[in-house]
Amino acid sequence: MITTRTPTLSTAASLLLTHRHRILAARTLSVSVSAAAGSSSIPVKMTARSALDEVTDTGAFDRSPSTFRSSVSRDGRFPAVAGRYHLYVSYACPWASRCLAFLKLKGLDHAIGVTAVKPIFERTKESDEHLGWVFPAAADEEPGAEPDPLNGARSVRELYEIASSNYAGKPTVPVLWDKQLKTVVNNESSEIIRMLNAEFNGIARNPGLDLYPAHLRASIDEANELVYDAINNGVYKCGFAKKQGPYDEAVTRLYEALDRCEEILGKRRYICGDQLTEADIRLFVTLIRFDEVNLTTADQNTKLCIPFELTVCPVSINHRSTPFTSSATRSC
Ligand SMILES: N[C@@H](CCC(=O)N[C@@H](CS)C(=O)NCC(=O)O)C(=O)O
Repeated sequence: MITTRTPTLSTAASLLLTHRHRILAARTLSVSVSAAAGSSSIPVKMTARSALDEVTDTGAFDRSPSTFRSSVSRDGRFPAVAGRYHLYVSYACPWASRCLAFLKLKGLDHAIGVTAVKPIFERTKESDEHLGWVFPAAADEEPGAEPDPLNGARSVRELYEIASSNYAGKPTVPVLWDKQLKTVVNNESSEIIRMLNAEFNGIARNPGLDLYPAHLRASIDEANELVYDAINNGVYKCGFAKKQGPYDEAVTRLYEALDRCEEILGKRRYICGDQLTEADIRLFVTLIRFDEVNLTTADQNTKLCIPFELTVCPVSINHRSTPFTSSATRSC
């Protein structure tokens, strides 16, 4: 079994990297990137097979867009019916955890199944070196993770290959899977949460809960823009930066945005006013991981999230009881 102890950087953990660690990480990334590029004269950014490939020649992390963008709706090709869809997640992944939070809050867990992968990347196939999310072979192999109950896939990569035989992009989680058509409906969390919020109300236990209400949309969109770029994706920009400049820039923007959130939440309970919205959940799932790392290595960091208003979201996503791997071995 091969794990990714050396080559992968955690997201929040990367904020804690010492200079020595950063040089080591930069070397590791440059090996994987230049090996994939074949030559240093070829632009580094190419079709990414993993987040480790998503680094430009300036050394900055540059996320590729998600590829499966269909929608579940109350009618249409993917109707919102109970039992048809399945969510594949990693508990280590904040994007997947947004979807889990929506699933629970909307009361849809009876209608949409969930399977979690193992929390650390492994080789996805014997025939090549690709590292990614894999399922355990047995239910007792890894707490919280389960074998794929629908397709018997060994990896998330295999799911994407079932959906599209020539898929050459990143096999990411979350995946909203259609059991009937055996395909990925959507692999973009910002869109999956909107579907869970609005499209399944006919079968949701909490149909009245609207986390993207019309009267707050402008404010939610504005908050999302700040939080996505500087915090949600910002921790990845820190974690996967290959050069000191982009890393420093990302860290500065991250802490400025955290300060801004603290300022807002110092005055009111929720990011967009007096009610819980999508914006709170999108922030929360990143912050909760941030502290998991910072608290254990507090001596390396000047600021913790603890003073931030972490009670914004009453949902219990249960991350702390799931296997959360140490900073050195985190994947994604
Ligand atoms: N834009 C996507 C991003 C999902 C994403 O990047 N997921 C990471 C886990 S945190 C992943 O699966 N990475 C696989 C890889 O890098 O190979 C979303 O929001 O759903």
